[in-house]
Amino acid sequence: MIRFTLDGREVAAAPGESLWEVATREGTEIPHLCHRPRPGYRPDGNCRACLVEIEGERVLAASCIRQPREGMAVRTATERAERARRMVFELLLADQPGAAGRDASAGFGQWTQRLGLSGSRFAPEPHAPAPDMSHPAMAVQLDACIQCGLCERACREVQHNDVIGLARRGMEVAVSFDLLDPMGASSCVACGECVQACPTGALLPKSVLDGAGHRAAAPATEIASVCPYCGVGCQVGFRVRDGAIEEVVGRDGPSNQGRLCVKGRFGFDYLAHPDRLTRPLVRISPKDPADCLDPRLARTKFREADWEEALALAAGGLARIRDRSGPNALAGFGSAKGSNEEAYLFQKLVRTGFGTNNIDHCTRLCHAASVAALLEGIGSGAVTAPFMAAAEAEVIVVIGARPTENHPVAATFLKEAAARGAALVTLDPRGSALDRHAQEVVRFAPGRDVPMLNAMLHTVIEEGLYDRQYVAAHTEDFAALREHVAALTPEAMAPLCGVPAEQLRRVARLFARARTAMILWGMGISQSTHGTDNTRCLIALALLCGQVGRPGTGLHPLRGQNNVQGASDAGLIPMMFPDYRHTDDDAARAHLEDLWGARLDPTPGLTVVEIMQAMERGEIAGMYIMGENPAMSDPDVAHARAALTKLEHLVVQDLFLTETAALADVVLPASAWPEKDGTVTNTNRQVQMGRAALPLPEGVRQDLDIIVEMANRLGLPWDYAHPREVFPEMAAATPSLANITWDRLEREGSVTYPCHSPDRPGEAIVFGDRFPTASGRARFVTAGLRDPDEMPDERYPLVLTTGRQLEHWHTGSMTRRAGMLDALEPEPTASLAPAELARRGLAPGQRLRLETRRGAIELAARADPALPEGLVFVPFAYREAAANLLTNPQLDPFGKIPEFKYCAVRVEAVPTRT
Ligand SMILES: Nc1nc2c(c(=O)[nH]1)N[C@H]1C(S)=C(S)[C@@H](COP(=O)(O)OP(=O)(O)OC[C@H]3O[C@@H](n4cnc5c(=O)[nH]c(N)nc54)[C@H](O)[C@@H]3O)O[C@H]1N2
Ligand SMILES: Nc1nc2c(c(=O)[nH]1)N[C@H]1C(S)=C(S)[C@@H](COP(=O)(O)OP(=O)(O)OC[C@H]3O[C@@H](n4cnc5c(=O)[nH]c(N)nc54)[C@H](O)[C@@H]3O)O[C@H]1N2
Ligand SMILES: [Mo]
Repeated sequence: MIRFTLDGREVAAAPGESLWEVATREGTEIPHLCHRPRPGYRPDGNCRACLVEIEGERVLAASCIRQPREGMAVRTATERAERARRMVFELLLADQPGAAGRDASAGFGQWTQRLGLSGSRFAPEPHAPAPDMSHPAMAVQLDACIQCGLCERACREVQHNDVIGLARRGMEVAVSFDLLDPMGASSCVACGECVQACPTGALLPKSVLDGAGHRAAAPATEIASVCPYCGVGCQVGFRVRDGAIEEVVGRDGPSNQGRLCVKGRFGFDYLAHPDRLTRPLVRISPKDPADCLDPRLARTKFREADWEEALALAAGGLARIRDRSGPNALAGFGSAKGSNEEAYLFQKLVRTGFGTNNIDHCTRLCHAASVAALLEGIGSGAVTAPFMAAAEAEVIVVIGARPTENHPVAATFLKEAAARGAALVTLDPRGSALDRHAQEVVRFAPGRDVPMLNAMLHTVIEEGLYDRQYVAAHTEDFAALREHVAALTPEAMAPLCGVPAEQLRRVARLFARARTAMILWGMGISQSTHGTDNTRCLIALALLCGQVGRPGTGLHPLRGQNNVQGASDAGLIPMMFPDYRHTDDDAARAHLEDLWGARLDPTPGLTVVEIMQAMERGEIAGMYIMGENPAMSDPDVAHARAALTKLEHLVVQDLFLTETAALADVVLPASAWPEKDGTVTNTNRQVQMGRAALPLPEGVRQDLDIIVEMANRLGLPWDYAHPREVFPEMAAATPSLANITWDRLEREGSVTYPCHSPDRPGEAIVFGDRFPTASGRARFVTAGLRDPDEMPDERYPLVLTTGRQLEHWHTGSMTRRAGMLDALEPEPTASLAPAELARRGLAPGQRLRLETRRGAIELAARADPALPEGLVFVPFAYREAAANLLTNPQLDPFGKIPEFKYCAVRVEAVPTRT
């Protein structure tokens, strides 16, 4: 502690604390402009708005960058300091478009008001820069810019995007995007961090502007909730005016610290899109898979119904099938886009109302293989550490994931760690924006993780780099692993995986020698017929090197949907009840039978793709689908659509008439996330509180109410009126939620599970002493070499891989109805390496036909230098060129996940019509 006096009072500062921070903590306000006291923002001391006087010093000091010394005497309110600070504001005000900049609610406007400044004695700068309105979501009006550099720090040092810089020299210095591009033409990824940081309104979201380009009104009431897109679980503030979201800001949540990405900031107008369903629909004409291609046509096959009739038909159809053909003729898909409470009630409805365990959700298409391997290896399917642990890691491995696009806010923390000096290693067949921050970039052949990772395991063992103590104390089956990889040398594996033996050794050594290292992975690992094997190798690598259970270490499968962790925990899984207790675990079943007052079936149910297959065979005749779109997201979707069409009775509960809803018998219009209360659990195991910010559109009902109404009509006497009434029961069924209550979440916003006491934060990092397996030890499981299921051949000579884009969400149901996002990525594209295009005589923009053994689509060619030759990438968000018409439904034998990342494909130019 450093002791000094502040305005005559004795105060103490912690090491590293600035004068401004101490003063603020002590309740003494000092103006500030270029200083943003938020995590990630370095004080810069350039604007001089925070000057204070230090005894014995001639020059006033910028308090935001000045640290106290023992015995120093600091005065914040001397006439000289006050005059100097006032002068700073007055000089800046001279050039402002208005007495408060362009945003009276931002820092500059607030301080000029507090200082009582309404005008300036100085002459304005004669040449005000022209506004730049080129970006669809953000306005750049540099007449209000005070060159505080906050936007540059926001872009470079907080989000690590390196788009904004200060260009030109001297008096001409100006904020610029890339090389003096208009913002809309720059490489900006529209995270909006700069807008959130700007203290004058020089950067503003277009949604808040008045005709003159000022913020039209004071910011609207802000409702604290969580972002409904990805599993990062950013805390957001929805600012709502006149029943609509006007603006979204990042709140200081544990997984985002105020940061957001383009979808979380600008992707919400889908809520009020004209396609939004507001009346229940009942089928009047026969089903036709072709309706999936055209929602307008699909709409003509339905009539509107009132809720009473629609619910009676919806539940009646399911009850009829249950009573006629037995419970296993029914199935349900719950949603990872809703709340924990909804997921919990949905699976309870299927298990006790339908009477079957045929309940699953999109996790089966997602981290199913990761979870299978994690449960088998370490006894738990969730992450062992939050991605924030990267801050303390020496080595960070990212494999088969593109967080800059799919978990953009998590990516900022990985980039931050790399900037701090951590060695980032990216392993992927395709390059990504993260590579620029990496020490090692490993590009390998798609589908060849197992040989690549086995070669690394070999190196670690053969070179004696593994952690003998850790292996002896915490693992079993090491001998089998050692024997298995003995012959799998880097030299032998290099030709298979396409990585030079030397690089394989180098990366293995880097990882093994690190004091702390973590592994993050995604769909490139999981969505494969050897996804479980891929994950087994990653687990083995971490265990061998003792990289689990300490700060800066861990296994982190980056979870995808906003609530896929919670939905899985809550039991939307066919072989497991809530909290991953097997359906054939007698004790678990007895506990739940008691809690639910119902008999439960011990036989595991069918998984997503198995349910589709059972529908095709006519064994499943009725389904209830909430918040999933399998007619777009399943592999080999022509088959999936045919199977859905065969159903005798399909109930779909969604926001839109999706491709799946187009095949329903009854469609129930449901609440969207910003319209509801409920908890969600993110990739870091943080359970967070979401709050309704908007009223329900007229005619729409809460998902939770719809589930309860369906349950009532299937014979269950439920009367839950609010998620708060569901939470305690869910917690009773889910021991992992111990010490987490609705009230606590209301108060604290976020609590990590497991949590050992009601007044302690949860355990961010787990399994330091023992694993939750029977023996308390983790297990090595070996992975044999196998080819991908379908190899390229003469007829289909290239490899097709599918995935995502930053701006779009999965099947596009939400983001293709979000104006800003769709404006940024408006049409389907197939990306190929420029050399691959050239070799085939194809040009970017040209129309291509992609054909696989299952189907064909047409879309525009895009050149992507990050792709290796021989690989074609297609995102699966576009109905008009649905990638899943092409994909291979072959399943991983353990995780039952399909081969979304690899199949053989032919690419040709579409002949231009003459
Ligand atoms: N913008 C956006 N963000 C999203 C989503 C979205 O739809 N849009 N969806 C969310 C969901 S549910 C999920 S699951 C996550 C998914 O997030 P990610 O896991 O990042 O998903 P993908 O982009 O599908 O694939 C990841 C990477 O796998 C690589 N890959 C392909 N084949 C192989 C291989 O054989 N081996 C390895 N190791 N890698 C390979 C691809 O090149 C790609 O870089 O994103 C979440 N976030
Ligand atoms: N080719 C290919 N296919 C893939 C993948 C891939 O990489 N490649 N990835 C797979 C993965 S990882 C995943 S997770 C799946 C995702 O597959 P899905 O979960 O089927 O995809 P989404 O588009 O997210 O579907 C969510 C649906 O919920 C609706 N919805 C949103 N919010 C709410 C709500 O609050 N209530 C209700 N009732 N409905 C709501 C949306 O309108 C949308 O129709 O796709 C899988 N499919
Ligand atoms: Mo996913």
